[in-house]
Amino acid sequence: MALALKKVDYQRVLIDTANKPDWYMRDVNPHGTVPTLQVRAGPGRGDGVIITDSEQACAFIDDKAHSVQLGFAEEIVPELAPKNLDEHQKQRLNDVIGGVFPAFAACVKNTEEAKVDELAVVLESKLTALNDYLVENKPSMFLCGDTPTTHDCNLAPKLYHLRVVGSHLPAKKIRIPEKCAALSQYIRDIEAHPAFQETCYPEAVVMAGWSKFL
Ligand SMILES: N[C@@H](CCC(=O)N[C@@H](CS)C(=O)NCC(=O)O)C(=O)O
Repeated sequence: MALALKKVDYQRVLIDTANKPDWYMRDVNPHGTVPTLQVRAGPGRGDGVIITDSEQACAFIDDKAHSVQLGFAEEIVPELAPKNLDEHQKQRLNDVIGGVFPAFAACVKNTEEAKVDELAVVLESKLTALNDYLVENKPSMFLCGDTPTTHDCNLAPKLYHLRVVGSHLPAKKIRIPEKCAALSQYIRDIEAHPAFQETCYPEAVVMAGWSKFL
């Protein structure tokens, strides 16, 4: 999504995480995690760059977007780092975003019927915290204003996974609570954004990625 927002020319390669290709493990990311940003070596690019953390990759893309040598667009592109956030706001934002994915993943990976409700309650509390943040932030459409920032690039794919897995596996009780209207609206808005639409992968890919835990 950050690449699309910055109008970078990129090639997307989907990795089957249930059956990771040898070339990916050997030459790209020995940890085997996704996503990985790879800037290939070439004239003006030195030895190239590999970044295996999505937040660091977003920051790199934002930072380097004016570097034509790296293959980035020459035209004016938006700044993705949020402006005017003080340390307290940054911490709060990181906390509310950071809470969602581990709680969601715990629900998906859980195989004990007896724990479903307990884990669903934890997830609900994280989603409610995110919803409260969005309510306080109104009338901003996105997390830090009316244009997406690196924080939205970080959060949007996670909420997409949550929405898709929740709709395919109702028994896991993964859902956006009805009372979280601001969060539901946020998901609609971010998923409708052209940069999300351009870089979003199909629901079947999301489900295939989680299949080994099911
Ligand atoms: N901090 C990393 C975490 C990446 C990560 O844990 N990715 C998961 C998928 S969401 C993964 O690749 N897990 C290993 C696997 O599925 O085999 C990031 O945000 O990029």
